[in-house]
Amino acid sequence: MARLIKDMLRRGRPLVMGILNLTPDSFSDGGVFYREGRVNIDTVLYRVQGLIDGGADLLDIGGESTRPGASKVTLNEEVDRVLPALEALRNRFDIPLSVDTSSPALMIEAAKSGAVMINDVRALGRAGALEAAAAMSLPICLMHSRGEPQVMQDNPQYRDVVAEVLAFLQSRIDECEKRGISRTRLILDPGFGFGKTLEQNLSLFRALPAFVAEGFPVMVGVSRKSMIGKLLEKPVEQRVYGSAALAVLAAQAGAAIIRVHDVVATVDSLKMLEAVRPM
Ligand code: 7PJ
Repeated sequence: MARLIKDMLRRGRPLVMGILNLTPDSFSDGGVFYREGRVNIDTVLYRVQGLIDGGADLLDIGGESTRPGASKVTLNEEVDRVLPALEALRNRFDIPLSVDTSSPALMIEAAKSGAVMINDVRALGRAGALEAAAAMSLPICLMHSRGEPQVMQDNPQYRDVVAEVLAFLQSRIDECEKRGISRTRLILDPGFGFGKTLEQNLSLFRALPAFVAEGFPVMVGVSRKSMIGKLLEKPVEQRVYGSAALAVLAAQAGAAIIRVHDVVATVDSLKMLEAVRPM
């Protein structure tokens, strides 16, 4: 992963992280891998081949839906969704695999099973998560969110959303350092759509350079999200162009990793930016 990030900086274009949702209920692709209530590994392998052929640099595998209003998942369900797929993918493909989880037990199992990164939408906020992270050496994405998914879109309010999200991430960085988790392992993410209104999301997006200026790699996840849906007044399957446009703008603002559903659209768009960027 450290090498990936170094390559990315040399190449001058962010890494494209393809999303692999192994959940029955995600907002954009929920349930596509399910057969009779279980994750079907063959469909997962087929989908992943497509993400790799499309040019994804790494994949993010998740077993908990965090869309607004999603139902809670038990640890066992989450582990059963993610670990067999992680192992099957590791055996079959070379692409680096990140695991999207807030569960300390799954973080540890994922690290043992060859994941290269942990992506935590709760920024290691669950009991035991800081300890789990300290016990491994993988990079970790700390994402800002406000409130659990069940309630996070119930009228989120901030005095100054940019300052508050930056301060939250700084406090998580401090916690990490206290536990001996090196700063060099940390990636920051403002957490678009996690307890934010459209206006708050737009303020955060405009402020991306301030996040980048903190000196950590910044991850951006806006793919197909409701902020795009609201601006374009389009359903989730018609948000590809809006997502690609924001991917380019995030790259221009200095983002290091763009987390997306539509890999080909994103890679093509970023190549255009790369071609015309000042050297
Ligand atoms: C994000 C994420 C994001 C990071 C999700 C979705 C909702 N992890 N996991 N950043 N979003 N780091 O894919 O739309 O924005 S789940």
